[in-house]
Amino acid sequence: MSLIALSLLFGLGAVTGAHAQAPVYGQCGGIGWTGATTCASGSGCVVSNSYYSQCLPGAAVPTTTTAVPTPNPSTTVPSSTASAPGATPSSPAGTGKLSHVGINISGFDFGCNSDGSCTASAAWPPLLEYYGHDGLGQMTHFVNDDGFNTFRLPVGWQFLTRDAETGAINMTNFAEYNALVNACLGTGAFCIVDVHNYARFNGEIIGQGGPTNDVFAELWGNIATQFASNPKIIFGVMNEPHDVPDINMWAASVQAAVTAIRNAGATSQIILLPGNNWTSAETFVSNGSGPALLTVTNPDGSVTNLVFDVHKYLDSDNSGTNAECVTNNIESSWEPLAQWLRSNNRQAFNTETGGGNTASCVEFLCQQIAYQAQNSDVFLGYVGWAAGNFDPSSACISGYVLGETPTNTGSTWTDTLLVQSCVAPSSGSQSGSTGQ
Ligand SMILES: *[C@@H]1O[C@H](CO)[C@@H](O)[C@H](O)[C@H]1NC(C)=O
Ligand SMILES: *[C@@H]1O[C@H](CO)[C@@H](O)[C@H](O)[C@H]1NC(C)=O
Ligand SMILES: *[C@@H]1O[C@H](CO)[C@@H](O)[C@H](O)[C@H]1NC(C)=O
Ligand SMILES: CC(=O)N[C@H]1CO[C@H](CO)[C@@H](O)[C@@H]1O
Repeated sequence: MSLIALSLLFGLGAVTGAHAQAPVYGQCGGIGWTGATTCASGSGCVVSNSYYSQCLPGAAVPTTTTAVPTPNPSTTVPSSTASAPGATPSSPAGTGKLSHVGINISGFDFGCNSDGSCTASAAWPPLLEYYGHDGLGQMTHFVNDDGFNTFRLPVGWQFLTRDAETGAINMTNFAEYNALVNACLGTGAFCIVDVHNYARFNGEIIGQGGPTNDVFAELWGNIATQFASNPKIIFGVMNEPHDVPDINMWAASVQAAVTAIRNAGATSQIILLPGNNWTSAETFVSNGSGPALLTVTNPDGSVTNLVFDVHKYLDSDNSGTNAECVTNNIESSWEPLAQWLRSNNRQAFNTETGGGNTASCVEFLCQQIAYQAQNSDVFLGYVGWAAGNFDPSSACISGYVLGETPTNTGSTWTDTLLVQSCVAPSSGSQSGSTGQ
C-alpha cells in the first residue's frame, strides 16, 4: 500500500461523531449497533454478518443494506435485549465496550524460542536507559493519544533467573524488568506480567519432564511477592503452551502457579490461564484446554479473576507471520468460545492478535474487535502484537510484518495503519464508541 493511500485513510478516519457518517472501515450496522449507518464518501456499507456491517472502500454506495433496525443512539438499550427477531441464543450480551485494550511491549522476551529456550543476555529491554526503543514514550502515547489502558510485558523466565533453572529471581535482572513494569504503571495502565516460555524451560515441559510444578510455583510466588500490593498488575502465567501431551497435568501446573500467586499476597488481581496449541482461541474448548482449566481455582475454591488466556491471528495459517488477513475468526472461534464461556459463567482475554498494515487486516481485525466488544460480558479485551523493540523505522511498511510500533518525530507519534484504523480505542472499532 502506498503512502498516499495510507494518508488518505488516516484523513478519512478522522471523520467521526455519533451522527456523522461512519469512516472507511468503520462499523455501519449490525445487531445492537447504535452508531452511524451511512458511510464516508467512496465507501459503502457491506453486511459481514448479522452482528457487523462495515464501510468498505469502493463498495456499491447506496448504504441501506443493513438487515437490522438500529435504535436511536441516545436511547440506552441493553444489547442483550435489542436483538432482532430470530436472533440466535448467542446474541451479543456485552456493553459494546471492552474493559482492557492494549499492546504488547516486546523486548525482554527477545532471545526466547518456542521450545522455551531463552538466552538472558539476548533480552533487549525496550527502554531508552538500556539502549532499547522508547517503551515509556510509546506507552504514554498509546494511553494519552489512543485510549489504550493495558500493556503486556513479555519476559523470558531465563532473564529473570539469569539462565538458571530455578524459581529464585536474580534481583539485578529483575530491577531492569521492573523498570518497564513501573513505566507501564506510571501511565495508569494495567500491566500484564507475561512469562514467555511456551510451557517449557530449555525444551523440557513444566511438570512433564521439565521443571517441577514446585519450581514453577516458586518462580510465580517470587514474582507475585514483588507486585502483590498493586491492583493494576495482571499475572500472565505462561505464553503459548503448545504440544503439551497431558492437558490435565498442565492444568495442575497452572494451579500450582495460581496458588503461589494468591499465597504471595496477590489475592485479587486478574490471573490469566493459558491453554494448549499456542493458546489458540479456536481450539481452546475442542482440544481440551477449556474443560481442564475449569478445574483451576483460587485457594478459597472460588474462580474470581481467573480469566482464560487466548490468542488468535487472522492470517491463513494463524501464525501471525503473514501481512494479509483472511478471516475475522468470528464463526470459527469467537462465537463458539463466547457461548462456552457464557454457559460456564467465565471470561477470556485475547492477549495476542494482530495483522499486517494491509486493507485485508484492517477489514478483518476491525470486525473481530467489534464482535469482541459486543460480547464484552465474556471477553475482557484484546492486546495487539506488538510494539516495544520491533524496529519502528521499518514496522510500518516492510519490516517486522506485525509491528505496531509508532514512529516518533520530535513530539509527534504516528501510529501504524492497523493501530490507527482498528487496534486503538480512538479508532472507534469497538461498537458503541465513536472515536474522538
Ligand atoms: C545476579 O546477576 C548479577 C549480574 O547481573 C550477578 O553479579 C549476581 O551475582 C547475581 N545474583 C545472584 C544472587 O545470583
Ligand atoms: C491437543 O491436546 C493433546 C492432549 O490433550 C495434545 O497431545 C496435543 O499436543 C494438543 N495439540 C496441540 C497442537 O497443542
Ligand atoms: C491448533 O489451532 C489451529 C487454529 O488456531 C488449528 O488450525 C489447529 O488444527 C489446531 N491444532 C490442534 C491439534 O488442535
Ligand atoms: C512471538 C510469538 O510469540 N509468536 C507466536 C505467536 O503465536 C503464533 C501462534 O498463534 C506462534 O506460532 C508464534 O510463535
